[in-house]
Amino acid sequence: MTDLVTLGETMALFTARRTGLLRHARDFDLGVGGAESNVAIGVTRLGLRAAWIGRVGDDEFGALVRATLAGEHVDVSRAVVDAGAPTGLMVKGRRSADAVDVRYYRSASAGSRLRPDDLDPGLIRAARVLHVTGITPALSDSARDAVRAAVAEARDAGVFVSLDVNYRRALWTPGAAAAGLRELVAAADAVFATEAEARLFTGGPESDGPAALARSLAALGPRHVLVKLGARGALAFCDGVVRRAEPYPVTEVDPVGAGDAFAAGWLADRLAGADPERCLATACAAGACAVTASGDWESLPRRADLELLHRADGVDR
Ligand code: KDG
Repeated sequence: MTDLVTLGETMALFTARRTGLLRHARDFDLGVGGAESNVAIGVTRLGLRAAWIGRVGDDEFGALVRATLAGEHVDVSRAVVDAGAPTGLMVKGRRSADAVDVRYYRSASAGSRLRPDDLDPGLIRAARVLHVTGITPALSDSARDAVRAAVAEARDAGVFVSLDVNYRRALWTPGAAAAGLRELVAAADAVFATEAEARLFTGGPESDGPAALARSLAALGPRHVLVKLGARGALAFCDGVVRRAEPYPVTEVDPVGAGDAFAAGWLADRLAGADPERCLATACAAGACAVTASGDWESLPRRADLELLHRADGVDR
């Protein structure tokens, strides 16, 4: 049985090895990245079974995406190879030692041609969680329809729906994202958001802190709202109770993928039956692990890595 099903776009990822303007980069590492597949890898490393649905081109990058996810034991049997469009690309540079800069080359990519027909309703209905993000609906009308159809299927079957807002300003404006994602927020059981992302929907004053933002977001429908506060930790508003978690002190190398790690940690522990404090602590620990090395998913933790982090932290969480 599959524990978590997710759908979205996974791209080939070129990461410049040298700091500075990309035009001066000579060497790149080649890997893959995609918010949803990062979560699939994250929960798999924490002991669950995950499946990823998406489209890749009939090209070397598409082969790399499928091989990488399969190599991480994510079920890619429903991935579609689309001969009509290329696999999308993402290029990560480092303008300075502490400023990561991400560019997309994904317009009209195979991943953005995802459509409702690509779904496997039986797979979704039999899963324990459907995880979606606010990225996929911004890719195209058909991708948006695929997310809607997946969520409708999950809800109909009583499957837990998880949404990471994941606002991407390269894809749409804040207003378009708020309008486009409101319905998904309302349909989700759990919503993950940064403070800025929560503000897209709540319309409250800038002075609203994370607890107020979480409450306002929960008022739209979700039972669980998780607000990611970066180096300040995180806050959970679950079933009417606010909980706060401190960050784990780690040295940040690459922040990209931390939010996906956070979602994976929270979902994996929730599915394992952990209590709300533990779910939040694991989410923070997973997010902390994710920033310690370059790459969107490579440093996602296994259970043993989390234990090491808990021990190094010295705090009983
Ligand atoms: O969440 C990390 C993602 O930003 C990255 O893997 C790429 O899916 C991605 C996106 O669209 O930004």
